[in-house]
Amino acid sequence: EVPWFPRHVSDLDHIADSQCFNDEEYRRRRDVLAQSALRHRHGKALPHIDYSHAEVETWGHVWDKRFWDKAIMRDLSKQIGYSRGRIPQQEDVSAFLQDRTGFSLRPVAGLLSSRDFLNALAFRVFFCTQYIRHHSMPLYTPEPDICHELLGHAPMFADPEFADFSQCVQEFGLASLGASDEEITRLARVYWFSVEFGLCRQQGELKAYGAGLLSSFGELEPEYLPWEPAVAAKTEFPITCYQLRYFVADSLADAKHKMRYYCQTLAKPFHARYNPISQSIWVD
Ligand code: H2B
Ligand code: FE
Repeated sequence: EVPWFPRHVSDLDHIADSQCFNDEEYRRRRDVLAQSALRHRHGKALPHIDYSHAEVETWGHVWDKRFWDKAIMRDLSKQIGYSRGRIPQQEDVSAFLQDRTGFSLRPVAGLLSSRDFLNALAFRVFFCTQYIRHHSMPLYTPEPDICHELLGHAPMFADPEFADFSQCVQEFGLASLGASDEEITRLARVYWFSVEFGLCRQQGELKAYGAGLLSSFGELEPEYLPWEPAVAAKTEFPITCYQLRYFVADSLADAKHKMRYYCQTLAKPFHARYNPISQSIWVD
């Protein structure tokens, strides 16, 4: 069966009316959350959001697809009340992660530029959206949303097995400070093919560790390539549809080593380091 496509220029009206833009209530909700994220300042409490019944229902659909293994999810359930019937508060998740790997979350209204997003990672700060995807497509979103952040990314920053991995994520951030636009593009791709869509082998099986895989496992036959950050750095990727190729690391350790090595190969005239005590960058 051929999917619907526009046959007359006026058919584009149907595209413009796509559910999420046409849903006034949804748009108003997004505006409210965007405003509260915009008002947030470093050091202040993170906005507390009262999620509606319908929003929690959407969360539940994504919850059923979560792929993080039992141990981390059990910790998150026990300690901060992760469950199918409740969307956790960013504040609680942030405090929990801070204890575990020193990463903290901070609210953001929507997509940031790669440079801005990566720069924050240097401080172990992960920008997180608080709105939820539109309920009409619970299992697909081209944008990050609270499900992507809290079910895709947060468990990784909570898992002790991933503790060094979060170190690598910070190194992406440090490498991005003052990097040229070309370097940012390369780093963003390496980030995309690992933190967002990375796969690794574990006991002979393919295991997802990228957060994006939560919301976009496609039905197409993708191509699987060996994890090589320098190749990933030159590989373009689609944002609004399923991925055509994935990079597969031999193990999580292999994924980490190669990412770390890649960050060190960038030709920058200085070296940025983070001092966690003063929470500042120093350069040498
Ligand atoms: N912005 C936001 N708000 N969340 C992200 O996860 C994100 C982003 N990812 N900007 C970035 C881009 C990533 O895809 C790379 C670094 O470009
Ligand atoms: Fe993401």
